[in-house]
Amino acid sequence: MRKFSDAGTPMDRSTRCLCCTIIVCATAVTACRTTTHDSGRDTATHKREVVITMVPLLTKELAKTYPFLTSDFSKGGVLDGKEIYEFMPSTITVMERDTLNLTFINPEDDPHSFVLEDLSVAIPAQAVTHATYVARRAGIFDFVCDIPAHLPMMRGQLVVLRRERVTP
Ligand SMILES: [Cu+2]
Repeated sequence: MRKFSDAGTPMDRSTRCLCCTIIVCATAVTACRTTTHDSGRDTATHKREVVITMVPLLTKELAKTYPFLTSDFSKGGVLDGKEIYEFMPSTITVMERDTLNLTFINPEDDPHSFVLEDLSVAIPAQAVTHATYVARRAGIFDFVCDIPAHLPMMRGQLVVLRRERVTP
């Protein structure tokens, strides 16, 4: 009759070692996947939907509501040859390498434009206009409507934040 010790046969010990090895490997693979996923998420680029509306603030049509505008818009007045509009929002904050899907909504009857240093979009009256822009480098970039009657008031800033490098 053969006796078995508590430690079992040599085959039992190797089977136990194999099981331990499999458990250790499985744990390591799970950890690697998590790390890879996390660093992928941190370094990924993003698409951002940005909607900008052209908003009239002090235009000639408003002289009926605000009588002081009649003298402001007259020859020699503080708004002679000008009208004041706003980009809403006028500050856009994104991350470096983001792709911006820009939608411009212009509900009123004057055309506008959206001009960055490397992008120029004509924005017709009473229309919705789309454009795409990649924020290639970090920094603060002015954008304007370059229609002379709307300068220098119709402007804003694109703030591009630096994306920190993730160490694996
Ligand atoms: Cu404009």
